[in-house]
Amino acid sequence: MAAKQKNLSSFADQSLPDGDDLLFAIVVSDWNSEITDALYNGAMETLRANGVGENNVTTVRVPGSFELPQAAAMLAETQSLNAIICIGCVIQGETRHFEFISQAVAQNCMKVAIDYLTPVIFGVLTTDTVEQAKERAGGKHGNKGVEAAAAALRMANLKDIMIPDDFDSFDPFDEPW
Ligand code: DLZ
Repeated sequence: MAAKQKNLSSFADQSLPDGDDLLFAIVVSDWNSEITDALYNGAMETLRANGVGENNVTTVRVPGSFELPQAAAMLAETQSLNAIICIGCVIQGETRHFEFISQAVAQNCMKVAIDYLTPVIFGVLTTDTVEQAKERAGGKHGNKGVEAAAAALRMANLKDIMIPDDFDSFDPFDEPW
């Protein structure tokens, strides 16, 4: 497999915007919590390392990944957040739960993002085995929580520029992306 030796989080090395004035929510699934806790810690460390204060991140726990977009929608409804990070881990089993849950979560995270014009980041591992998940939650393939936080910082900053409180002042040709 091509990705076997690749650290999938290595792109996070690129410079990220300062998160000083940005507000985030992290929604974490309790299912496969050994993995999701490691992803959450990676995300929090990355936000902190890029200037986001403890009080500027709210954390919500949900039973499983299926509930991630539901909580994201409730949070987005507040219109107070620059980005929402959804963290989960869906592992292939004997049943078709894997397909149902993975597709529902991916599609509805995007739906919430579009409906509420609030970035919703897909920090959800979808793997065949627990070992593959561990490799992507602080193992040899990096930590997808780091990757999710890096994406959240960039998208939160974009939202801050593109949808300012005073929308009349926004000029799409005037801003460095
Ligand atoms: C039911 C279920 C199964 C079989 N597998 C997972 C999984 O691998 N990862 C995960 O996050 N959640 C799983 N769940 C729980 C569902 O996401 C959901 O919480 C329940 O179906 C209740 O709606």
